[in-house]
Formats: sequence, C-alpha cells, structure tokens
Amino acid sequence: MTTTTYMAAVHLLSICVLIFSLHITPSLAVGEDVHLIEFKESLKDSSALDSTWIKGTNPCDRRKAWQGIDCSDTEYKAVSAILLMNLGLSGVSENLDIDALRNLQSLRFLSLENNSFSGPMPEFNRLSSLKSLFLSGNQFSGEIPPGFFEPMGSLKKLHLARNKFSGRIPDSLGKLNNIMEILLQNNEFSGPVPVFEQKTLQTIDLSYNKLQGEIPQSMSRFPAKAFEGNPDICGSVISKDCNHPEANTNASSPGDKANEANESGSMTKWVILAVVVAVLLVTILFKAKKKDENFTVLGKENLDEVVQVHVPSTNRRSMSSSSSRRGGNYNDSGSRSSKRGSQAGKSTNDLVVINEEKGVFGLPDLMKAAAEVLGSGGLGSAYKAVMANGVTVVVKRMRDMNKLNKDAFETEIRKLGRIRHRNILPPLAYHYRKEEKLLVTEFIPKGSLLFLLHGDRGIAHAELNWPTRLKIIKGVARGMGFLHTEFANYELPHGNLKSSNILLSPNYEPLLTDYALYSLISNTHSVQALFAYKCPEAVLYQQLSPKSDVYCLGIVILEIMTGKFPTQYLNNQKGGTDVVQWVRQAISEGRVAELIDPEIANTTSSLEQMEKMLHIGATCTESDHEKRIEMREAIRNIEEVQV
Ligand SMILES: *[C@@H]1O[C@H](CO)[C@@H](O)[C@H](O)[C@H]1NC(C)=O
Ligand SMILES: *[C@@H]1O[C@H](CO)[C@@H](O)[C@H](O)[C@H]1NC(C)=O
Ligand SMILES: *[C@@H]1O[C@H](CO)[C@@H](O)[C@H](O)[C@H]1NC(C)=O
Ligand SMILES: *[C@@H]1O[C@H](CO)[C@@H](O)[C@H](O)[C@H]1NC(C)=O
Ligand SMILES: *[C@@H]1O[C@H](CO)[C@@H](O)[C@H](O)[C@H]1NC(C)=O
Ligand SMILES: CC(=O)N[C@H]1CO[C@H](CO)[C@@H](O)[C@@H]1O
Repeated sequence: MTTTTYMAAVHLLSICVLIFSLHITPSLAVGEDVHLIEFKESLKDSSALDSTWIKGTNPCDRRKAWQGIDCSDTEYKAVSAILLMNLGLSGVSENLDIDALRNLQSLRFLSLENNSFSGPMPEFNRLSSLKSLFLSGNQFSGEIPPGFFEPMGSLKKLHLARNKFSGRIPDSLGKLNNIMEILLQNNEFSGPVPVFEQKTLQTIDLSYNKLQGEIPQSMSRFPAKAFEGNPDICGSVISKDCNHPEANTNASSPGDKANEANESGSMTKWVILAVVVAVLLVTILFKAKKKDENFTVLGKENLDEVVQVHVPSTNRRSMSSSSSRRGGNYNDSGSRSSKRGSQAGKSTNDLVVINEEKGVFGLPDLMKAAAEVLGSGGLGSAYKAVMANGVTVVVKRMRDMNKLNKDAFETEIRKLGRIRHRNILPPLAYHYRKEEKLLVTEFIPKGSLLFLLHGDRGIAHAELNWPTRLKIIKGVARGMGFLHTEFANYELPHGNLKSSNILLSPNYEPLLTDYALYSLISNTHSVQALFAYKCPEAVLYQQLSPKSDVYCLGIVILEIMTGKFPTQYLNNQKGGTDVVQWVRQAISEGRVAELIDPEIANTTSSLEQMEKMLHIGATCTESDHEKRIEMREAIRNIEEVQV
C-alpha cells in the first residue's frame, strides 16, 4: 500500500520534472536574442554586428549565425560564447549592460579582444560562471579592486594584456582555484610581483609592466620571459641579483624586444640552451647525490630500498626461460623475485612487466642503472636508463594519473601494452603507487622526429628526403588508424600526437608513444598538457573528440612538409611558425610551392605529390571541427600520395 503511494509520488514527481524541464528550457533560449541586442545597444560602436545580430532571429541558428556567437551543444541550444575579436567595437565600461549578459545562463566564454573599449575594468565579475575572459588589446585603464576576482571561481583563462591597467595586481587572482592562464603583459601594473600558488596555473605573463622588487621564490617556477620588461624587479629567474642590481643590468638584455624579433632560429636555440642547462644541472645534482646513495633519479623519491619484482604467476616460467634465452642476463632480477613470498605485503612497490619482449626487470634494475635525464614535458619527466642486462629503457614519471583506481589503471595500461603494430611503441612495464606512476618503454636510439627535424639540421637532415618523409607520414597515419580502431570509443584515441612523441626506428619507421593516456589523467591542468588541447575547439570551448587527433596529425604533416617548428608546440605561442595560418594563407594565394622545406623542394619531379600532402595537412587543421575531415578520410588521402 505504502509502496504504491510512494511509487505514485515518484512517478508524479518525475512527470513534473519532465514538464518543468520541457517547459523552461526553450523559453530561456527564445529570449537570448533580446539580451544580446540589449548588450549590443550598450556599446558605442557596434556596427560590425549590425548585419547578423537581428532581433527575433535565433542566435544559435547555424544557418544564419550571429557574428561571434557560439552555442552549447545541448538539445536546447543556448549562447555559451560571445567572441567579438578584432571588430572595431567600442564602448565605455560604465555603460556596458552587464545585466543583459547575466541573463545568458550558459555563457562561459567572453572575448572583446582587440577592440577599442575604454574605461575602468567593467563589472564582468558579476558573470560568475565565466571560464574565459579575454579583454586584451583594448584601452581599459585604472586600478582593478583587490577583491575583484573573488566571485569568479570558475575562471580558467584571464587575458588582460595590452591595456592600460595600473595599480597593484589584484590579490584575488591568487584565490582562483581553477585558473590556468593569466596574461597581464603590456600594462602599467606596479607594486610587487604577486604570489600565485595555484597548482592549476600553467601560464602567466607579467612582462612589460612596472612591477618592483624581488620575484618571490614560488613564482620562480615560471620562465624568465614572464617577467621581462619590468626594469625594477630582480631575482634568480631573470639572472638579476637583488643585491647588486647595477652589475647585472647588461646581463638581462638578451630578453629584450629587439632580440625577440628574430623568430624560429633563435627560439630553437633558446629551447636547446634551456634543455642543456637543465640536463647539466640535474646531472650535477645526481652526481652529488650519488655519494651517499647509489640510486639516482628514481631512488630519490623514497622508494623502499628492497623492492621485489612482481612477476605475474602465469609468467613465472616464461621469465626463467627468457633469462636462459638471453644468456643469464636476468639473474639479478630472478633472484630478487624469489624473495617474493617473504615480502608479499609490499606489492605496492612492484614494477609490473606487461610486455616481456625486452625481458623482465624490476625496480632495482632501474635504480641501479645509469640514469640520464631526457627532459621534462607536460605529463612528467623522462629518464633514460641502461640496465645491467643491456636493455636501455625510458622511464617516464607521470604526473597526475590518479583518475582511475589501481585496478582500473592496471587494466587500462595492460590494454595499451598489448598493442602490437609496427608503428606503435607499447609500454613495457609500469609502477603504480598513489603518489607516483612510472611508465617504462624501450629506448629508441634515433630519437624523435622533433629532434630530427629541428635539432642539429646538418646531421639528420640530409637523410630526411622526400621519400623518407612520406614514409614517416604514412607510418604515423597507419599508427593513428590503428589507435582509432582499437580505441574507437575513446574521446581521444591518441590525444598527444606531436613530433616529440614520434620516435624513429633505424630505418625511419615511425613509432607512436604516449597514446591513449587521456582517461588516466586526473582532471587537473595536466590534462591540458596533452597536445590535443591545442586544437581550436579545445582552446575555445574545452571540447574534445577523435577529431582533435586529426588536427594534431595535420600539424605533424605541416611540420614535416615545411620543416618549420610549429608555434603550436609552444605554450606562449611566441616563436616558431604558425604553420596552420601560414599554410592556409599561402594556399589561398596560390603559393603552395613556397611552403615546401627547401631541403626537399629540389626533388622537383615530386612537387605535385608534396603539394597534395600539404593540402591534406591543411584540411586536417581546419579550425571548425565540424568541417574537419575524419581520421579515416585523412588516412585514405595520405595513402594516395606517392613518392
Ligand atoms: C590581437 O592583436 C594582437 C596584436 O596585434 C595579436 O597578436 C593577436 O593575435 C590578436 N588577437 C586575436 C584574437 O586576433
Ligand atoms: C653595459 O655594458 C657596456 C659595456 O659592456 C657599458 O658601456 C654600459 O654602461 C653598460 N650598461 C649598463 C646599464 O650598465
Ligand atoms: C653502493 O655502491 C658501492 C660500490 O659501487 C657498493 O660498495 C655499496 O655497497 C653500494 N651501496 C648500497 C647501499 O647499495
Ligand atoms: C646467478 O649467476 C651466478 C654466476 O653469474 C650463479 O652462480 C648463480 O647461481 C646465479 N643465480 C641464479 C638464481 O640463477
Ligand atoms: C637537394 O638539396 C639538398 C640540400 O640542399 C641536397 O643534399 C640533395 O642532394 C639535393 N637533392 C637533389 C635530388 O638534388
Ligand atoms: C636565426 C634567424 O632567424 N636569423 C634572422 C634574424 O633576423 C635577421 C633580420 O631580420 C635575419 O636576416 C636572420 O636570418
């Protein structure tokens, strides 16, 4: 009896919810044109919008899109983005109708970049759901109140560059828990360099302001470029000693604007210099460390001294057979694994071998190995280790991989490790602890495509002729095709395709690494380090799909064909060549031949095929992801290109 009443009540309730939601949502969408027009009318010059912002029409109508308006992809579309860049708009802060914008309940992205707005900071902090606020390149001026950003807890990206803001940088920026990017360069901010300790914060630019005093220790994690052009600040990051400011003024001049003007060449040099310095530093550190500890890199982080190798029971026999096959190379790890029983409780310290093609080894083998830092990327740092058994591996220490629990993580990694494809390099082993995950892969001596293309041009380049480049592109495409079949239901079957993740076998067969990691990364800024996050739909709307991989493939194609270092690989977009823009423009002006890397352009008999490949790269990097071709189609087109 009571159950039926209860059921009836639930039923009634759900009907109410249904009716309510059916009823309320469309009515919101209907009014949005009115609110947008109200906002438009509060501008001084909005003529650029006159032809498309028409009252009574639907701003979300794809066929008659309103300039700069984007809508959420839900069933009842609602305005999610107002992106009014470079439109010659003007207006005065006090007059802007913020209330009209407050009525747009799905609004998350607002950009008025590169227009002529003026006056103090408008009350955009009343739009508390905003994720991105882009006001760079206007005439906004005056102080921003210290607590201004307090209500904007969702804010991820704030761009205020190239305005005339002055006074202290608001403290409330330091309390935004989701912030990833703060660009304040080329303003007149004064006072001390603020302390922003949020782990989410990836990019900050305070350059060309009037900041004073010492750069706080915690801000030293950002590169010197972030601080340049502030004559009165000092600190080790910018190599300016706070005690002897005079003596060092000349030393900081390499960061000056004049020098910065030169593009990719000098940029690459800086990158290489920075890497060399980092490697040297770390090497010195390790050498010093070695005196009291035999472990190098890995040993540092409190791994227990004795760690046994976990050999899955089904594999025990194959391990001993593999050691005899390999001439007793695995004696060491074998003896250790025999201790397994006595230490079963410490299984968290295992290194789990998932692919025995390179033998079975354990953490001690890794820790005893001579380690060498290869570099540190967005997802973590990588070390090269030559083990006693002669196998050289790359150990990647992965950050922020706590999205899945241990079992799910293991299942996922095993899935990645099972892949067998000539263009994919699967992991050999992993190590899982809550605080640390290691991923071990085979070391590939030839290195990455990035290094080959942009490293020491003299050596590698002669070999990178057109047939080789075509082979690399086709191999990459086939690897991607495989991943897109294998992980067809993943949001990002690869997610991190870029030239540094394409390794080359001795005969230039490409090998993809770092694939399909998206689902493992806990939802922090780390996930943004995946290169797929550089595709336009992710930058603007945090939207990702398998087509983001197509965009990344396009960048790689353009990089290989032009030989240029893509701007897209850099976080601050300064330096390199914006290959997408450059290629698009050259194609529209019929100058495709000029794009081809001079090193291969003299293979004149193949020019037509090379141009065909450039066109494929261009269609893959189409900025509208709905118009961008599918991976399958891209691969089909690539396969059609001949030497
Ligand atoms: C705004 O102008 C600057 C400098 O002219 C330019 O670098 C930037 O790309 C422009 N922003 C947009 C969104 O077009
Ligand atoms: C920089 O160095 C040059 C000579 O190397 C010197 O003449 C000049 O005064 C120095 N400038 C400053 C600001 O110290
Ligand atoms: C460190 O290495 C030295 C020689 O290489 C060895 O004698 C010593 O026992 C090692 N110490 C540890 C803790 O393994
Ligand atoms: C390890 O190798 C040594 C000689 O190299 C041999 O005496 C010993 O029996 C081997 N241990 C195992 C467990 O195979
Ligand atoms: C093309 O030029 C490169 C260097 O500019 C040279 O190494 C290569 O041999 C040339 N190839 C042909 C076919 O002329
Ligand atoms: C390495 C590099 O790109 N150098 C260029 C710097 O700028 C000058 C003039 O703008 C060029 O002539 C150099 O080739």
